[in-house]
Parts: sequence; C-alpha cells; structure tokens
Amino acid sequence: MITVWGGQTSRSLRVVWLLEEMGLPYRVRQVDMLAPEKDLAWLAVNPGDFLPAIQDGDVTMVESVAILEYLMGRYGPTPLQPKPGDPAFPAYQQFLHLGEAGLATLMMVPLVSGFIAPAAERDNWGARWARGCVERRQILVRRQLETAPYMAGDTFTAADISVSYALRLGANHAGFPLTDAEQAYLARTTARDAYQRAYARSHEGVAA
Ligand SMILES: N[C@@H](CCC(=O)N[C@@H](CS)C(=O)NCC(=O)O)C(=O)O
Repeated sequence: MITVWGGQTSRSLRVVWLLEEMGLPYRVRQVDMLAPEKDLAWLAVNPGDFLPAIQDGDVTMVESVAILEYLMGRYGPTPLQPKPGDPAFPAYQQFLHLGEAGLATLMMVPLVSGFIAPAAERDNWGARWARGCVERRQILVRRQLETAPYMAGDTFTAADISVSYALRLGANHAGFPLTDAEQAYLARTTARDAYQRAYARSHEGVAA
C-alpha cells in the first residue's frame, strides 16, 4: 500500500490526484506543518520537512513531480504519460516541469512574503522579481490554451495535474489572477471524478 504524506493544501494533492486517475490503492497520512511540536515519524521520512513524500515498500521519495514520474513509470503505462515517440511528448514534458519549477516554486516567494512575512518585509525586491517571473511563465500556459484544451494537446495528462495545482495555488494564495481561458481550463481539469475524489481524500479528517 502506498502511503502519501500530505497536507490539505499541499502538493500532495498532485500525488493523490494521479493515484486516483490510475486507480491505485493508497492511504493519506496528514502532516500539520504548523503544529508547535514536530511529528517525529514525519521527520524520519523527510528530515527536510517539506511535503509531500511517499512510501511505497522500500521506496521513500519527495518532490511532487518526481513522485508523479515514479508512479507512472512503476505502475504504468498510462495515457497520463505520453511515450517519448508521441508528438505530445515534448509539450507534456515541458509543462509537467513548468508547473513546479517554473510556476509553483516561484509563486512561493510572493506567497510567503505577502502572507507570512512581517509587515515591513512584505514588499521586497525578491518577491517582486519572483512575481514578474511567474507572470512571464504563465504566458506560456495561456499561449498553449489558445491552441489546445490541455497542456500536452488534446488529451489530459500528468502535465495538467502539475499545472492545475500551480494555477490554483497562485490564484488562491498569492494573488495571481486567472484569465477566462485559465478559469475554463481549471474547471475542465478539476471537474474530473479523480480530482473530486482526490480533493475529498486530501481533506479527510481535517477540520474545515
Ligand atoms: N518542489 C517541491 C516543493 C515542496 C514544498 O514547497 N512543499 C510545501 C508544501 S506544498 C512545504 O512543505 N513547505 C514547507 C517548507 O518547505 O518548509 C515539490 O514539488 O514537492
């Protein structure tokens, strides 16, 4: 049984979403990152103390997009992961990684500056720089949506799991507005049964 260590708004949602899409059995172990006392069982899994992580038999892994690639490689093949010879593969690979490396990672800087930093440090050069980087990278998502319903083309893939998470993170927690096309895209991806189940499982046992 695969164990997903996660939190309700964490990138563990990407992992749980993929597991639901693939129909694989798993359990979620919630970690409260803001708890005054650290969960020692959690720190033994990831001493770096960032979510998500998975345990699958002898395998322990962190980094949400790497975990997606592991699960698809280990338990695929799956249409969520186009093969290298597929014309959709380059766009798939690009947006799978852009969702984290190009968008979500950079979004964290204005997010923590805007909502967690002391008031005097909220408007800072680093946060403004990161915001500009995200805004320019988001143009690539918008350009893709002018020609196709999904990041890799006509078919939903793990790249959509990666990018959808980032767009929601930015819009809901870091003040990155969504265009009409991005909103329609998110409505499309998050209407999937697997997303709905993943969202519910990720929030189980968590007070509203
Ligand atoms: N690139 C990592 C980012 C992980 C990350 O930033 N996780 C957040 C929660 S979504 C976290 O645990 N932040 C606390 C910290 O890094 O101290 C991934 O995709 O898994």
